[in-house]
Amino acid sequence: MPDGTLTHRPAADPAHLARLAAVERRVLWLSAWLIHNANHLRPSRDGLKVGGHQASTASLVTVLTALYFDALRPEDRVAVKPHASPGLHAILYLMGRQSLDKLQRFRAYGGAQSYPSRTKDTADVDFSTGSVGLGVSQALFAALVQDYVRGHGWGLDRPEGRMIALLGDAELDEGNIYEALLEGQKHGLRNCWWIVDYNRQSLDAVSEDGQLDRLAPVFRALGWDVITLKHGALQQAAFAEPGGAALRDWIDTCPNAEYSALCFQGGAAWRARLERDFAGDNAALSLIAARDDAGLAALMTNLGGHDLGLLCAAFAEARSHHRPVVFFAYTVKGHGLPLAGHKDNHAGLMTPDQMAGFRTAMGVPAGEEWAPTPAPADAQALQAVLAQAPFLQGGPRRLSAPALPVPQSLTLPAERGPVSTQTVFGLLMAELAKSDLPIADRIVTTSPDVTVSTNLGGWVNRRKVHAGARRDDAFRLARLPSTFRWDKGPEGQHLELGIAEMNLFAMLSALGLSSDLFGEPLIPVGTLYDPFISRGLDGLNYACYQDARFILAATPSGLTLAPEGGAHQSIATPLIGMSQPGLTMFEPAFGHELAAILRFALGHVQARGAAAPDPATGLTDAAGGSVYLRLSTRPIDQAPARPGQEADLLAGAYWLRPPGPNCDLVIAYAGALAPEAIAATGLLAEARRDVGLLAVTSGQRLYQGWQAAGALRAAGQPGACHAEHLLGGLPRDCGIVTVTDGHPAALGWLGSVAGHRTRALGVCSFGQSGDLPDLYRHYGLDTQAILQAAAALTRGRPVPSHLQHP
Ligand SMILES: Cc1ncc(C[n+]2csc(CCOP(=O)(O)OP(=O)(O)O)c2C)c(N)n1
Ligand SMILES: [Mg+2]
Repeated sequence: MPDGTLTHRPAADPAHLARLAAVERRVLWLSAWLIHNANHLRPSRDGLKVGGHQASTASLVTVLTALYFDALRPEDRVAVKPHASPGLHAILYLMGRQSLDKLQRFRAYGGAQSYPSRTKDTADVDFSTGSVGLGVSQALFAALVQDYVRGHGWGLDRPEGRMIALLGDAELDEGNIYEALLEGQKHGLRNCWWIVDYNRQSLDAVSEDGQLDRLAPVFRALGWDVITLKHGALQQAAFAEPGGAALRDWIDTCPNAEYSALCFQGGAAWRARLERDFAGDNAALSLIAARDDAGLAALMTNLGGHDLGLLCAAFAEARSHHRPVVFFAYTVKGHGLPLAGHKDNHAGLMTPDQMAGFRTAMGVPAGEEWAPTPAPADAQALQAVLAQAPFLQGGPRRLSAPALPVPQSLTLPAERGPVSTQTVFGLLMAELAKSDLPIADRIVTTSPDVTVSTNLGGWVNRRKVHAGARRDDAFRLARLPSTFRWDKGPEGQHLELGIAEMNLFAMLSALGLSSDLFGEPLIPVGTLYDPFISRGLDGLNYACYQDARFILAATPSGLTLAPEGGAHQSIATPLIGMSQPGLTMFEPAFGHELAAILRFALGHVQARGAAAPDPATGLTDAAGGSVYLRLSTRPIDQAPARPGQEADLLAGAYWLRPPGPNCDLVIAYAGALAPEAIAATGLLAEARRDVGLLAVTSGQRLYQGWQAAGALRAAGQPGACHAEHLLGGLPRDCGIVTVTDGHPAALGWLGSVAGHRTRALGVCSFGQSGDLPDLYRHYGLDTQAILQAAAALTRGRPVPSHLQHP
């Protein structure tokens, strides 16, 4: 069945389903209990509500059970709905893959995480989730990456997996989902399942009616099969009884809010309502009358997403092909709990009294709360289910691949005259494209429709655009002149994206998990305009949170987009670079700096060593991470590389002009403002021979090292860092002028390293159109402004009047 409403099908093995049902009950109990324990039993020290989502979890327990104990294969990868994490923890516990201790410390320090975390939970958590919508698109992009890897002939000895997302229906309001859907369609998405927990409740409320009718055509238009799992086996059977058609019609037309309220109220309320609505329809009334209240409630809440047999059959069916499938599994939020269906149940917790009733209903004796199965019969069922579960038949789910060798250095072709870091980036990528280095074959570039304007063209010309099928550039075939060749094929190493920065980050994240997910290393390099980092910021944070590894080249940046105007000039990105965990940021000025930094980045994205800071630098380079390069289109005269400089520039800064013994002023600049800083230093040097000029290549690394070194020393351990090494020897009354094309706070802290007065120059208000001289003057970043700041800092030693601004 390619598409449509799946109706109930008798399971191949009813005994297996009965055993699964016993396991499902235990998953429901344990997931509710571990939340109860965290909120009501574990001592609280701070009076904060701990939380957890009993209703959200219960909504998905049947789906989770069918998936993990029946449908999932070792090669599948899953993003679990954030608020169902207790269900996932309970399942992994039953599988022997999550410890009791961690369950008991759910939401506590070091315990099982509130939302599934691939870095903090067990290795069976394939993707982190939490910020709704992002795990959903992550599964889609992982499917594209799986195809990319296999398209290159790698990993063919492993079976293809399904990349699966379990999502709440309200997650479908997140725009990034539709951006991902569009992109998936363009790339011929395969092997992706989205399973919607269609409980028609969000956090705040019961959802609008008829959402599915509107959403299904969207999915179909974008190439997905839509499978609706609406009615469970009990309902299907009842529909076949006399009066069943009326019942079906009633269920199908009942407004969501009323259905939810009845689910909450239970059997007697169902009876009253249905007797009223079926007045005069004797067949339908008899159908109702044949059931007691409990039986009637069970019938009315027997939706497709709570029917194990239906779910197992649907997943098995979808396994028979590779098309993307969205399952709309109708559910009741809080199914099986006294919270079921209540519109306020999202953050609701069962009271101790309700829990006691629930315990009785579930037949859990005191003292057996944490037991995998309290009853011996259930223990046998669990063992039988575990023995068969395909999920458990493979080796470790978290794969790995050896690091690729990084070249000793990257060659930068000799360029005459001024050049920008963006140009240098393009040249370095083009050199890598020409090389026969093994690492070059594993680089994959991607960009949201700014491949050409971020200078990846040279790389793409040689390494081609990735596509499932070969297609030569029509312009090239027609011999029309063009700088760019966009030949496409499976061997291509560039993934072109539409303009959606969220998709860029989702793609980088999926590419950056390739060795873990598919056992094949990739070095992802993404490009975008620096200001649009903010557009995909949560996606960037998400990628870093799950420790995906990639290089991000953000260009152009800051005021160097001068003629583009205020909407394009980034201000906060240096602070984003500083504050984003998992991301190392550089903002070089000269070509040789970028060559060293890019080479460092190729290693850094692959490093996976100890996370403890190095006592000599405060940096955690052994652990590796992603790298963000803030680049510019401003051509500047090149300063040559000097021997011995590389270690310093990689540590975050080096002296372009070392301070003399009586230095009373240091100018510390970042990136494209090098010419202004150099000019100001030259002028100041006429009067102050000892002035120092510090080239800051990474304020983020200087800051990180400084913070870590201080923390080490505070803990009584040795700790040193590059910033102290650079600034510690300056005379006490020396002043520092920091200069950055971004928010001044990015470098303004440098004065605190060794206690020096500081003036921080930068941009604090929206940009505007202009040329660089106008804008540098307007924002107080030109040579004159640097001189004035210097004068203000070094009272009594004014700047000569001929240098001052009129
Ligand atoms: C980006 C983001 N915004 C807001 C939230 C807060 N939030 C958590 S769950 C949720 C909606 C829950 O509804 P649904 O996705 O349908 O899940 P259910 O609990 O009903 O299964 C919201 C708004 C979040 N986690 N992420
Ligand atoms: Mg919902």
